[in-house]
Amino acid sequence: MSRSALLPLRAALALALGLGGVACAATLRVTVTDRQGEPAANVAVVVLPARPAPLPPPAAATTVVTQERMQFLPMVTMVHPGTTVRFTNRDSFDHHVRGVGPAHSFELRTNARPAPGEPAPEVTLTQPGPVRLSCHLHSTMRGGLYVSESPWFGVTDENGLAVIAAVPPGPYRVKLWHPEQFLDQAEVPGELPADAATHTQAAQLNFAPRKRRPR
Ligand SMILES: [Cu+2]
Repeated sequence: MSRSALLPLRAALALALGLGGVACAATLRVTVTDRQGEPAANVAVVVLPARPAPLPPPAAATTVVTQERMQFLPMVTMVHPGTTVRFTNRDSFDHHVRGVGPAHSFELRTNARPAPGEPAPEVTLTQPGPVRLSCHLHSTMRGGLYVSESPWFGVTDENGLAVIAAVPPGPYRVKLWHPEQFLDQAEVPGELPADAATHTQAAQLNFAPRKRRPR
């Protein structure tokens, strides 16, 4: 191997040794717009690196989806496989939650203002994929759960931004999902430069979600 060919190799080795490999991962900022070009909130964003770095399996966790003022809060919750989702009702009336997805479907009743210590209904999600949430009693209630097939994921905020940390460099695909979509979203290919600390990726939905009532 020539000397010039060795130089980038040495630089990469020094970087990996000196910084313990941390510099080899970067923050990916995914900005999602709807079909009209407006920022799209509550979009599940999954990053699938072509060369995923091995990560320790996440510890079992429980997360809470609240029913409040006839809304699911948060509207979209992303979890690792194996996470338990607890449904807590903060309204003064009952809800009858329905979850529908390719891997998980369930129905559960959440009582109005549960007494202190009264157990809230829970569902453990083991398989990757989306679950649409609705309510039998209130047709306007919509939400979603997304069990991520990748450890790199995030939900977009009001500005359409999802910030995903420690993504390994190289080519990747971004998957999007929104609970109101009728058609799957096209995957967005991108590439994270090896020397980048942050990288921004734009993506667009193939429809415009309804505007949500402010909290
Ligand atoms: Cu309801």
